[in-house]
Amino acid sequence: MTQTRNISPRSAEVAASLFLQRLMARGVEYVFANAGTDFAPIIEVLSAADGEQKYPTFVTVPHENLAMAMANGYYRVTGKLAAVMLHVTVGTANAICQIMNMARDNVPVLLCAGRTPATETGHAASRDVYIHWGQESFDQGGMLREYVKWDYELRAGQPIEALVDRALDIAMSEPRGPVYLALPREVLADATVPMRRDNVRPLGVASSAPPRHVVDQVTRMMAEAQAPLILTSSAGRSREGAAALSRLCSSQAIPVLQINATDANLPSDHLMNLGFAQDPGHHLEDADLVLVIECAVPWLPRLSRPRPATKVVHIATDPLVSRLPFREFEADLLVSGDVTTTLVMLNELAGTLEDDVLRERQHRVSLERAKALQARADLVRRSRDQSPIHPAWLAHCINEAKSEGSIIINELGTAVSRLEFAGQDRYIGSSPAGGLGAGLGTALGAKLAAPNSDVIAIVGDGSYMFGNPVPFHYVQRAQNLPILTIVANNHQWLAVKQSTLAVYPDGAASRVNVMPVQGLDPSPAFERVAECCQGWGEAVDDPALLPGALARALEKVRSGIPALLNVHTQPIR
Ligand SMILES: Cc1ncc(C[n+]2csc(CCOP(=O)(O)OP(=O)(O)O)c2C)c(N)n1
Ligand SMILES: [Mg+2]
Repeated sequence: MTQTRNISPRSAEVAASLFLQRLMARGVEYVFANAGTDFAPIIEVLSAADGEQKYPTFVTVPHENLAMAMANGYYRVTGKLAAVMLHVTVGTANAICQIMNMARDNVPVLLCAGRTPATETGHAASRDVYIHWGQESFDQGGMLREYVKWDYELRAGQPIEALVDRALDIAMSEPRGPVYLALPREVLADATVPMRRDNVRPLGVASSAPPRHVVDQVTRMMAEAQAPLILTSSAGRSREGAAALSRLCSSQAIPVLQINATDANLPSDHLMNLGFAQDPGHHLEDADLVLVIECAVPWLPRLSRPRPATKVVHIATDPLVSRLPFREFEADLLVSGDVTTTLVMLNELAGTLEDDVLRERQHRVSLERAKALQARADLVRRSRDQSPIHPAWLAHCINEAKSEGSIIINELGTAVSRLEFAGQDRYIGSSPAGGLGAGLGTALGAKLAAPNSDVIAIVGDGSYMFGNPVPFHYVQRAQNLPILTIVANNHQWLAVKQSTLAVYPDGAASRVNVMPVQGLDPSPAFERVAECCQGWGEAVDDPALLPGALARALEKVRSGIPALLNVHTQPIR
């Protein structure tokens, strides 16, 4: 007879319980979970809690990719980290694409996964099904180690609360990012040692400010420049950062171009806002000082470069973007420190511009802005009657329909340069890692974080299918998170076609009717996917009917019913 150790009946003392209590104590409110046999101790302690609010809320998410994306959206709206808990090796594997996205976008998450039981006998939690052999690996964290800031496996005899602290603090330290903790089933089920001191301190490490003399150097460069330019992807991620950026560019009359923006860094009507682009083009060539602020890829060197005499300053928590293996951008000065703090210091230390200089620069930017607005308005006018629907008309109708304070998630749904953002709006673009399938889950996490805001997910038809659509519609209903989903359905992976044409403009692929490996016809009736999950769906191919459909869909969402518009669009950007 095998001796089996009993699991303590006082579940409060087992590692699983202390683990969850510590998450709660450190401010982790949600665990997005996809369970398996490794969850037995977790499910046991959750059941024993009997409604007592000592653990975070568990949300059942029927695909790991979606669970991770929810943590992304939740963080992007609240600034608070969420935990994700998945099933051993296999669940972890399904989460890796989003781990890559979050790592490259500096989004923290605590990803936990069970570890298949290590023992064959001797413990109530020992192996009891055959997968427990097949699911063991030599190095479970190895599969994602390149993309996490820290990974570890709980050992017997360790204070799990101290491990939780370590994981959360590292994830929330700048630059923020994912961490991974593997939790073996036997150890989770056992009583554990408490941590030595259970004080609750703020998460992370107090972030650093750049040295004063370096900030002075930047202000001197600003004072000497005739044509300064700011390039940023995410300087305005926090409200404070956005406010400090707005103040700096206004007082110094420095135009801001948002390059590969993951955030809306300035309101659209801000007088210094030159809008969004993937490459700064002539703006870069016209500048004599470029402030690159939280922007890993400020220009595409094949397309444009600063002039040799132009000074380039990179300002970021990690201005070298040291996790990127190769990167060779011109730089005269690298300024490392918390970006909001740096912007606030620049505001305090920068001198005042002379009135005529200020007005001259403001005038120059206003001409650029007027040109861009005119071009956009012309395109909307030309495209308003086109069927299939022109992407510019779709963006225009979304701008008209959305209310102030909306949260817009965009995954190849529309060119962000055509969207309008008010000061209270939020924008969540795709990660620089470009792993598709984040949009739908990000919208769920955002809605959970801001239940009173309209959350609008605009996704390509490919991106919709990457995003675990049935689990997405299920979670909307199960958790009461109604979202307006707009599928910009061009019946293909247009990006794949465009990149083939960019490499082989006159090649064989340019002459075929339908390029291989990029078409998505016959296009599914996505509106019916929403319907089969008790949502409301409508297909739109008449441009004149689009405004009405958007208004109906928003009305549904505001009444609690998830809505999807399947908008048939032209295969152009
Ligand atoms: C996980 C993942 N797989 C594949 C790709 C390659 N990829 C980049 S864009 C794209 C097409 C996306 O299609 P859709 O969302 O319909 O946007 P469209 O290009 O049509 O505008 C693909 C397959 C990727 N970025 N991520
Ligand atoms: Mg498409």
